[in-house]
Amino acid sequence: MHDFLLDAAGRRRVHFGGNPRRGTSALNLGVVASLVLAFSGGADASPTTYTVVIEQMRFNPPALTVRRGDHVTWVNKDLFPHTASASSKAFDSRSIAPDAAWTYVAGQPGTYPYRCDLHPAMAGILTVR
Ligand SMILES: [Cu+2]
Repeated sequence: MHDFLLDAAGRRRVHFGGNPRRGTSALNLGVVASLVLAFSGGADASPTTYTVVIEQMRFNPPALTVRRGDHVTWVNKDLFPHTASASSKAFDSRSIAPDAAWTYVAGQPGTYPYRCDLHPAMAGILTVR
């Protein structure tokens, strides 16, 4: 009984002595494969850049739907500054000077009404899917 247990333990020790290296290598290969898959998947779903033109006191388009990770660029074509400021504070361009632009990378999915802090009548909606 005692000898049997020692033998069993000895065999297990041999197995554990030999396998960890193989196990580690296999794990590393798996991680590398996962990273490669993640990168190729990321290439397929590469971010899209959308432009919202601010002109004549309006956001155009006033409503825009994007995917998480997409870029939204507000371009100010007016002769005075504007902002794109989410009511929820999820994003806030601060002052965008004439002919300047500001880009937001869409984050948490949701519906984000926004306004120009300087001209509260100017309103838009960004939806992130
Ligand atoms: Cu404004």
